[in-house]
Amino acid sequence: MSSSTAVTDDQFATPTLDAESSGILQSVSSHGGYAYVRMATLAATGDSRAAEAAHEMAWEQLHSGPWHSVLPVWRDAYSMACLLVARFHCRDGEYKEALRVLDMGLIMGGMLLRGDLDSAIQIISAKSRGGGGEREGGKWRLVEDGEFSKAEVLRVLPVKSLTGKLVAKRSGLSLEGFLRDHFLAGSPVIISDGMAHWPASRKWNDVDYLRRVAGDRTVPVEVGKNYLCQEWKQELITFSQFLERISSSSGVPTYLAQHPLFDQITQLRNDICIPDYCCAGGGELRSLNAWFGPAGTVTPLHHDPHHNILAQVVGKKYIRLYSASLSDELYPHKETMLYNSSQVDLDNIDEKQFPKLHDLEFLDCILEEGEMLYIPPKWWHYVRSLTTSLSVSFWWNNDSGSSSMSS
Ligand SMILES: O=C(O)CCC(=O)C(=O)O
Repeated sequence: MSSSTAVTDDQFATPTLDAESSGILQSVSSHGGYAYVRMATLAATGDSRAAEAAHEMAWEQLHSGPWHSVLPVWRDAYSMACLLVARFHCRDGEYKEALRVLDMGLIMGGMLLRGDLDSAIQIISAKSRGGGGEREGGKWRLVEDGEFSKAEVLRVLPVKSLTGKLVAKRSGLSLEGFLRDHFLAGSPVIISDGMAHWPASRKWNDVDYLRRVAGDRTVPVEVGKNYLCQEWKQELITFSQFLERISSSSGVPTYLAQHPLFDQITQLRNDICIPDYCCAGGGELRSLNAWFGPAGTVTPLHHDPHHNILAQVVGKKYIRLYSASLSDELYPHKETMLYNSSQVDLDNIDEKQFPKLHDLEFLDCILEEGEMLYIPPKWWHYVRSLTTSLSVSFWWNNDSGSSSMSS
């Protein structure tokens, strides 16, 4: 297959695709994907309908069984088809459509063509920008000063909230102090002054800025009370649509939750810094996720295997933590998929069904804008946004690959 690398006014370069396309097609062919190969080859000669057909075929392959059983080559073939389709949209001046399909390539495709997808997005974003404009009446902020009443908040928090032991708060915490008193001791802490230098601390409360850098990008969101409820589902919408949704108070809660947004949107990645604390233990950063939603979004009680720094960039969150040593008393779900989530709904505790919970000790806090919370591996956490809230989580492992050092 020959695909042009020439960059004209309405094109973008795809050097990796150009180098790898015959290898991808051979591999797809060896797994029986002859129709895909035919369509992708036609698409490269200028047939836009063939590009759409190849895109659909690869999409079907991604949905042909459980995600882990999808052959990696089909994920690369999907990215390839996204690039082919985007090229036609771009030629026709349909920049938003081109961005949507390229984002789908980033979200659902393989790693091989990420560089091409990223650079195409950079070029097309620059062309697509300009829409949107400012809202009438001046700056549109995610969270206004004074939007928060503690008395009102106490009424919506789980029983016993903020009446017992609070998470310790430290300022000027050295890496050595963090390692000794928290990382090795398996003890949560709020670091109150670790992120003032992040550009995000100045920029992300400004909705016009967010729309400018990310408005046309497609992101996955969770819709419904939380992931344990039956009516819960996931949707793909543009960042602008998401911002509109969370600014209108009506409707079902929409949460951009646990999404690697910063692998997808370079400008937002450039606004944050990896905290030095994340190199404690000499391990690797495993993932960097965004958590963005309106007041009232809840992440139910669960635990994760990694060390976690949850950085609160905009707004406030209530967080309750139970020690990893209390796992047996926290009624974990029995199904393998949900083993790390508790059956207890902290917002509506059934004391008859879950009698052990009442007397369990916990730590809690209101995590304020500009603060970072260290959550040791396997510590149970429940999180409720008290205002519109945008946080970033950094998960990392120990040197050994295992994350578990806490009690
Ligand atoms: O902020 C949230 O809603 C949940 C965060 C969380 O569960 C995590 O960082 O592991």
